[in-house]
Amino acid sequence: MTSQPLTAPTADTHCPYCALQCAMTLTATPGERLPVEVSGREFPTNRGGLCKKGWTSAELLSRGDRLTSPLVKQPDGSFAEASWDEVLDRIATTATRIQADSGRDAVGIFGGGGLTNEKSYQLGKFARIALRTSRIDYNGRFCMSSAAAAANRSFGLDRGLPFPLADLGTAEAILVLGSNMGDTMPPFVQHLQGARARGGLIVVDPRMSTTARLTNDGAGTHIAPVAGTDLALLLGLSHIVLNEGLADERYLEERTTGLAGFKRSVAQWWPARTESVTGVPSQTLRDVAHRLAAAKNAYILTGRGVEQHSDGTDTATAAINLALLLGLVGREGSGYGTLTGQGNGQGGREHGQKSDQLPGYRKITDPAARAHVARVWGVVPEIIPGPGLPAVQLLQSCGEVGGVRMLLVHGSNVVVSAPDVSQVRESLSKLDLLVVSDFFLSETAQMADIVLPVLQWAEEEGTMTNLEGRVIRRRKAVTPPDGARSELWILRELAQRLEAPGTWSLDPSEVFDELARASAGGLSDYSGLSHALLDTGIAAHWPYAAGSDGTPRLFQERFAHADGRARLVAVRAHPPEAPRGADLNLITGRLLEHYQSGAQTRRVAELNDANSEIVAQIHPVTAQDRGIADGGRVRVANARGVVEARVKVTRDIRPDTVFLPFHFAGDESANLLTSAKTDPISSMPEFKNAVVTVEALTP
Ligand SMILES: Nc1nc2c(c(=O)[nH]1)N[C@H]1C(S)=C(S)[C@@H](COP(=O)(O)OP(=O)(O)OC[C@H]3O[C@@H](n4cnc5c(=O)[nH]c(N)nc54)[C@H](O)[C@@H]3O)O[C@H]1N2
Ligand SMILES: Nc1nc2c(c(=O)[nH]1)N[C@H]1C(S)=C(S)[C@@H](COP(=O)(O)OP(=O)(O)OC[C@H]3O[C@@H](n4cnc5c(=O)[nH]c(N)nc54)[C@H](O)[C@@H]3O)O[C@H]1N2
Ligand code: SF4
Ligand SMILES: [Mo]
Repeated sequence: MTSQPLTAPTADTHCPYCALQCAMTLTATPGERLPVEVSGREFPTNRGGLCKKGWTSAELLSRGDRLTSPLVKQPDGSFAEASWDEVLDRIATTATRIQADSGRDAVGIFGGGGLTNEKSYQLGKFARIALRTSRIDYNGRFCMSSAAAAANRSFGLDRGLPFPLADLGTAEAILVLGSNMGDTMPPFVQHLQGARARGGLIVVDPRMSTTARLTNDGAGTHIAPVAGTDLALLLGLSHIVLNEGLADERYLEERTTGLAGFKRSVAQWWPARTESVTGVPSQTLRDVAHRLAAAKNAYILTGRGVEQHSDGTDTATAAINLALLLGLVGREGSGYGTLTGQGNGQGGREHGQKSDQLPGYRKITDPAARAHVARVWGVVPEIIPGPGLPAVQLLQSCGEVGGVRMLLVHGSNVVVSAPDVSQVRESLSKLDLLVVSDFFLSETAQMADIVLPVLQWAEEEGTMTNLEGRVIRRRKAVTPPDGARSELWILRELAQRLEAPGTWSLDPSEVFDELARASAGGLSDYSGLSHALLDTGIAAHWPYAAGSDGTPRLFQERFAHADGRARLVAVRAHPPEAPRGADLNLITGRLLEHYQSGAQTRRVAELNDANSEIVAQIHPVTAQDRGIADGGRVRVANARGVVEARVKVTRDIRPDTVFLPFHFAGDESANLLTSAKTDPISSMPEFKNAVVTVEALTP
C-alpha cells in the first residue's frame, strides 16, 4: 500500500460520492500516515451524519491498485507503463490526424457528473476550442436529463431542489415518486421526519424500498404501481384535484399559463381508468390527492425511478403540473424538486459538458450566448461548434462510418453503466483510440488504448454544486501519489500540443474565476462567487450574480420564462412495453453499499462484502410458479442479453416485477438487459423499463 501524508492536520470537505455532498472532516490518525479518519461535520444537508459509503470513503486513498503511471495497451492486450510525454504526444497527434482525415467531430469526449465544476468547465471548453468538436456529452444524460428538461420547459430554469433541503422539515405531506433516498442518500431521511410525524409521507415505488418502509406504522402511505405507469398515476391525481375542487385557483390564475389545454389532457384520467392502468385503488388515489391539498405545507419530489423512462420528461412534467395545480411551487414551505444524483450532478450540467450547452446553462445555439462565452475564451464565436450528440447516440456513433473514431472518457464507467451495454462494448472496441482518465483501472479503462492516472477527491481543490444548487468547496487533504496528475494539467498539456487558443490555468481557483465570468448573465450565474468567498462558509445557492447574495429559494416572485409564469404543459400517457404471459418487468437501481458502476465501492472491503454479487429481488408467488428458491440462481434474459443472478425471494416487490442492481460488471451487468431507447426530449435512456424472462437455473 502506498500512503501519503496529510497536507494539513485536518481538512473540512465533503463526501466524494452523491449529490447530498455530506460535510466531513478528514484527520490524520496521530502517529500514523494513513488511514485518514473521516468524521461527519455539521452541515444543513447531513447535520453531521454520513452513510457507510461516506464513512469508508478515505480507504480508496491508500488502495494498492491505485493508478500512478500512464498505461498503454500492448498488442497482447496487457498494459505497459509509459511516460506522460509519450502518451500526451500520441493523443495529440492521433487527434490531429483523425480530425484531418475525418473532420473535427471524429474525436469525442464523454464526461461525468462527478467532476468538479472547474473540471467540467475546462472539459467543455477543451472540446469546443482545443478539439473544436461538437461531440461532447456526459453521464448526467443518464441521470438528470429528463427532470432537467421538464423543469426547463415548465419553469424556464432547472435547479434540482429550488429550495434548501432543510425546508422539507415543516412539511405536512411529501409525495416521493421513484426515489429511494433511504438507501441512496441515507442522511436525507431526517428531513422527512416532519412529514412522517404527521402521517404524510407518500412513497410511490413498485418495491417496498427502504424509503417506502418509512411510511409504515402510520407515518404515511406506500403506493406500488405497475412499473412505468407513473405518468398515468400523476394524470389521475391531477384529474382528482381538478374535479374535486382541490386546485389552487388563484395561484393558477396569477402564476401559470396553459390551464385549458392541461384540463383537456387529464379529462379522461378518471380514477377507475387510472386504477386499471396503474393497479392503484381509486380510493388510495383520492386519499393522496386530498392529503396533498389539505396540507399547509407540501412537497412533491421525483427520483430516477420515474425519470429513467422513454417518457421520463413527460412524467416529471406531470409531477410538476400536479405541484402547480396545488399551488406549491415558489411558496415558502412547499415546492417541487428532483433529487440530483451524482456528487456534482447539478454543477456538471451547468458548465458546458452537455452537447447542447455552454457555461452558465446557456444554449449553444443562442448567438448572444456564443458571443459572450467566446469573449471569455478569447476566440471568435464562429469557431465554437454547434450542438453535438447526446450520450447514448454519442456512444452508438463510436466506430461507425462518419462517427467518432477517438474518444476521451473522464469520470464515467460506461461499459457498466450505459444502457444496452454489449452494444457499447462493441462500439468502443471499434474506435481507433480510446483514452480513459481514472484513478482505478475501471472496466472502461481496461478497454482503453491509453489510461491516464488522475487525482482523487481528497487530493485536489475545487467546487461542487449540491442537490440544492449550493456551491461548496472540495478541499485538498492529502498529497497525491507520484505519477498521477490533475485533469486541469492534462487538459492544458493537450491544449498546448493542439496549439489551442485560450488560457489553461492549473489553479482551480483561477479556473473558477473564469467559469464565473463565463456564467455571468446566464441562468446559473456564479459571477459573484470565488473560492475565497466560498471558503468563508456562506450558503451560496445560484444564481449568485456579482453584487447579490444568492438565491436559496427560486420562483418566489416569478418563474424564469419571459412572462414570469410557469407553464402547465399538457402531456399524454402511452402505455409502456408490458410483459406478456410469463414475462416480467425489469427495474434496475441502487443498493446502499454500492455507488454507480461500483468502480469505487467494489474496491472497499466493507462495502463489497455486504453485496459482492448481483442478486435479483423476486416475489414469492413468482418464485414458486417457476420453481425458484430463495438463495438459488436465475437466468434473467431478453433479446439484448442474459444475466445470471442469485435470488432474494421477498414480498418487497410486485409479483410482475424483478429488480436488479446495476453496480456489477462484466456478465453481471444489469445493463446487458436494458434498452438504449431514449426519451425524445431529454435523450434519457430507459434504465427503469425492460421486459425479461426469468427462469430457475439448476444448481
Ligand atoms: N447507494 C447509492 N447511492 C447513490 C447512488 C448509488 O449508485 N448508490 N447514486 C447516486 C446517483 S447518481 C443517483 S442518480 C441517485 C439515484 O437515487 P434514486 O433515484 O433513489 O435511485 P434508484 O435506486 O435508481 O431508483 C429509486 C427507486 O425507483 C424505483 N423504481 C424503479 N422503477 C420505477 C417506476 O417505474 N416507478 C416508480 N415510481 N419507481 C420506480 C426503484 O424500485 C428504486 O427503489 O442516487 C445517488 N446516490
Ligand atoms: N441499469 C441502470 N444503469 C444506470 C442507472 C440505473 O439506475 N440503472 N443509473 C444511471 C445514472 S443515474 C448514472 S449517474 C450513471 C453513473 O454511472 P457511471 O457514469 O459509470 O458513474 P461511476 O460509476 O461513478 O463512474 C465514475 C468513474 O469515474 C471515476 N472517477 C471518479 N471521479 C473522477 C474524476 O474526478 N475524474 C476522473 N477522470 N474519473 C473519476 C471513478 O473511479 C469511476 O471509474 O449510471 C447510469 N446507469
Ligand atoms: S449520503 Fe451521499 S454524500 Fe452523504 S455520505 Fe453517503 S454517499 Fe456521501
Ligand atoms: Mo445519477
